[in-house]
Amino acid sequence: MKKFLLTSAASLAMISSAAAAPFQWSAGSGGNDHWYEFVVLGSGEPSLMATQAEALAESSSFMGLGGYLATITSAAEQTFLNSHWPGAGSVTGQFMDYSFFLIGATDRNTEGSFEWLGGPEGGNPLAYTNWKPGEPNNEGGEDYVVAWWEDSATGRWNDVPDNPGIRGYLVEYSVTPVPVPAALPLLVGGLGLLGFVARRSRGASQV
Ligand SMILES: [Ca+2]
Ligand SMILES: [Ca+2]
Repeated sequence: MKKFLLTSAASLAMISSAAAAPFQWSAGSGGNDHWYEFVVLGSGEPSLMATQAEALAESSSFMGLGGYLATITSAAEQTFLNSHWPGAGSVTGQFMDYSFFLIGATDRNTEGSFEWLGGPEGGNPLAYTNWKPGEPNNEGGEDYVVAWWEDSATGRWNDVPDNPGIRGYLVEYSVTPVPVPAALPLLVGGLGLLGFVARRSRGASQV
């Protein structure tokens, strides 16, 4: 019990900061070895639009792995994430609070036809879904998706609009290379090649 309380206190401390610590779904426990992060905004931070959270997730990285809004592609992955939901936050009176975390599904390309936004599954239609009953309802034009832990621990999904109101988003990090570091070897390789060509040229001119 004491350990549980300590863990809860640690979780609360993390919630008050910008992000909870990433955690891994290890292959040893039947997972995919990907890392996940429940990113939660501080109470003083303005809410995000879905597309803003998408951009932040896409520009994030962890341990050299590129981030993207989580793609929940199986019941096992959903169950794993449910067990790591950091808990409801203290921000109230918002359109959304820490019960809602934006994930990486959208139907912005074709209304009613949801696909994954990014990561290895980017552009793929959803094979697994966890919709809350009555969702998706596209009420007023809703093309983004949150996993919703408010009413249960099942993280059921709801489509939401691209309006300010996102206070948390779920990032997944996997083998997708981080864009900038991934480009670096190419750049270095290119410079090396140029140097090689230059040396060859100098060598040729000296011959
Ligand atoms: Ca929609
Ligand atoms: Ca909805």
